[in-house]
Amino acid sequence: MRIAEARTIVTCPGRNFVTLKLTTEDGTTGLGDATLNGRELSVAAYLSEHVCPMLIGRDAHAIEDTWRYLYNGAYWRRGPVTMTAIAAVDTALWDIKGKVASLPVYQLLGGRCRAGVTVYGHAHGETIDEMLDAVQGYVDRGYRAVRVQCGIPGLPSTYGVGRDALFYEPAEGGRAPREETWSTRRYLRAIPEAIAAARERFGPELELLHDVHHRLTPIEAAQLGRALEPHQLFWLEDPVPGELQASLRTVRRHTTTPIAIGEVLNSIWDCEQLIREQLIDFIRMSVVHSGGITHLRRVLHLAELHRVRSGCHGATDLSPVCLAAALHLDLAIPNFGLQEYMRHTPETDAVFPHAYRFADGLLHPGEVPGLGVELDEAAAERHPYLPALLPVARLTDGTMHDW
Ligand code: CS2
Ligand code: MG
Repeated sequence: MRIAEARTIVTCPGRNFVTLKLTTEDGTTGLGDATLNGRELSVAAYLSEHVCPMLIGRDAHAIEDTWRYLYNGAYWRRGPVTMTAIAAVDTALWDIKGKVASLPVYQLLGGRCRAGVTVYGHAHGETIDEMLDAVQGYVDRGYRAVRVQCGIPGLPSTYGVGRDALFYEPAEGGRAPREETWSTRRYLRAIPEAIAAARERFGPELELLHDVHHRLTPIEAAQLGRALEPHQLFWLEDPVPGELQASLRTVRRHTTTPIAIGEVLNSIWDCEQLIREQLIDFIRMSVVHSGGITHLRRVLHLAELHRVRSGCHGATDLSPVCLAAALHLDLAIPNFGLQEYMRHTPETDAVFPHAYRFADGLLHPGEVPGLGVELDEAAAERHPYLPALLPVARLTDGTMHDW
C-alpha cells in the first residue's frame, strides 16, 4: 500500500499545533503530531521541505524501515526537530496500519496490560490556599494523582502557575520571549511548605507530584528531594537539566524521593545512562518528541529491564494526536507508571475530534481502528498560525538561567 500524499497542517486553536497527514493510494489517512512548542515552523519546514517528498511511493506498512530510512538517512541525527519530524511520520503510519487492520493501535502493540491509563492533572495557585483549592478541584473530578505547583513569595511569576484554573499555556506572542525572574533560594524555602500543606490536607492516598522544571544544581536537587521525603511524592520532575545524566548520581546518593526526567529528551541515547544506572524512576519522553511510537517503545523496553516506568509528557502543547498515541502505548506496555493529562481547550478538541475519554481518574483510548483521532481541516483553517515563544528565566542579578 503506497503513500500517495504527505502534508503538514499548521493550526492555532488557542495555541499552535503542527500535524502531518499521510494518505495512501486507497485513501486511508494517518495523522502524526509534529508540534514543538515555540519552534513549530522548524518542524513543519523539516517535514514539508525534506521529508514529505521522499515519502511518496513508499510502502505505508513498512514502519520500522521508514523509521530507519529517516533516522539513519538524516545523517544529522537526534535533537528535538529531527526526532519530532520522524515521530510524526511514525505515528501517522501506525494510525494507518490500525485502520487497515481494523484494530485500535494498542492491539497492534500487544493488547492491553491494564483496564485504563491513570492520569494526573496540573493544580496550581499563586498562594498555598489557591493551590489547595485547585487540588480539590481535581480530586472532585476523580483524579487519583495531581501535580502541585505554587507561586514563590517574592517572585512575580513562576513556572506552572497560570491565570486559568484548567488551562496553562506558557508560550506567548511577541518578537522576543517573556523574561521571568528566578530565585532558587526563595524556591527551596517555599516549596516544601506547599507540598506539606497538600499532603496534610489530602492525606496519604492522593498521589502528589511536583515539577522543578530543570532549575536546580544536583546538590540543590538533593536538598529538595530530602526535604520532601516525609511527604512521599509520586515523583519529583526534572530536578536538574537532563543533559548531564551522570549528575543524577549525586541526587540519588542523598534522597529516596522518586525522580522523573525525559520530556526534553529525544532518543534512547539521551536517556540510556539514566535508565541503565537507575538514576531515574520514571522516563518522561513523549511520542511526539522522541521519534514516535516505534522509538519510544524501544526506550520503554530498555526501561522495563531496569525497573524504570513510563511517565509520558502530556502538556497542552502536545496535540490530541500525540495524547492518543501515548494512551495506546500506555495501555500496552508492562511498565506503565503515570500519564500526564493537561486537558486541551474545547477549541482544540473541535479541531481534533477524538475517541479517548476520561472516567474515574483514567483515560481510555477507545476502540476505534487506528489512533482514534481525526483532524477537521475546515476547522483547522479557521485558526491561522500565530508566532509564540516560551519564556526565558533570569536570576535576580540578571544571569540567564533555565526556564
Ligand atoms: C511541563 C510542560 O507538563 C510539564 O511537565 O514541563 O508544560 C512544559 O513546560 C511545556 O511542555 C513546554 O512547552
Ligand atoms: Mg515537566
